[in-house]
Amino acid sequence: WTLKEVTVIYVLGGPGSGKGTQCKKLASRYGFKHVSAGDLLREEQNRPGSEFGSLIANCILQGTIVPLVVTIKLLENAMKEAMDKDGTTMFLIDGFPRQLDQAHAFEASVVPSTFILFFDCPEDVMEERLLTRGKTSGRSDDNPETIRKRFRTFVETSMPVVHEFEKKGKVITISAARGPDEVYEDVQAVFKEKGL
Ligand code: UP5
Ligand code: MG
Repeated sequence: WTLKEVTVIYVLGGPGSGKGTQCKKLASRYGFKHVSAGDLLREEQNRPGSEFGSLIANCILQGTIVPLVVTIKLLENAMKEAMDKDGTTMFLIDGFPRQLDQAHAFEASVVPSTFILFFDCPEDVMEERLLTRGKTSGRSDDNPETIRKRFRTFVETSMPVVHEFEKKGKVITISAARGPDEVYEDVQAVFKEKGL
C-alpha cells in the first residue's frame, strides 16, 4: 500500500457540530476507518514519555491548534497502521485540517482529499451540546471558558480552510442542528450520490 492509493474525506465543523457522532455511524456502515485528529492528540497527550504531552494539553485547554508536524505525524501513523493491519484504503479524517498550513501540508505530503463534509451548526446549539457532554466527558476543554476559545479559533482559523476548499468546489455542507439520525440521512444521501 502507498498513501497515494487511498480515499480521504475530511469531516469538518465547529466544536460540538457532531463530527465524531456522524463519523462513527459512517465508519460502521461503509468500511471507512474513522481517524479523529482530536482523539489522536488526546492519546498522545496521555502516552507516558511523550515529548509533546504538555504542548498538546496546553493547546487543547486554550482551544488553539497544535503545530502541524505533530498532528500530521499522528494521522499518518494511524492511517499506515490501519492499512497494514486491515488493508483499509478509505479514511474519514475527523476534525482536520483546521488551519490553512495543515491543509496545504497534508494535501501535498500525504494525500489530497476527495471531498469535504462540513457540518454547519449555530454556536448556541453547539454550546449546549458541549456543556451537556462536559458533565460526564472528562474533557479538559468542555467548560464554558474553553468552549468560547474553541469557537473563536474555529471562526478565525478553521473556517478559512472550509472557504478555500469551497472555492475548489470540494465542500458538501450539511445542516447539523437537527437530531443525529436526521443529519445522518443527509450524510448517507451524499455518500450514495458519490457512489461510495
Ligand atoms: N451530539 C452530536 N450530534 C448531535 C445531534 N445531531 N443532536 C444532538 N446532540 C448531538 O458531539 C458533541 C456532543 O453533542 C456529544 O455529546 C454528542 O452526543 C452530541 P460530537 O459528535 O462529539 O461532536 P464533534 O464535532 O466531534 O465535537 P468535538 O468536541 O469533538 O469537536 P472539536 O472540534 O472541538 O474537538 P476535537 O477533538 O476535534 O479537537 C479538540 C482540540 O484538539 C482542538 O480544540 C485543538 O486544540 C486540538 N486539535 C488540534 O490542535 N489540531 C487538530 O487537527 C485537531 C484538534
Ligand atoms: Mg470530535
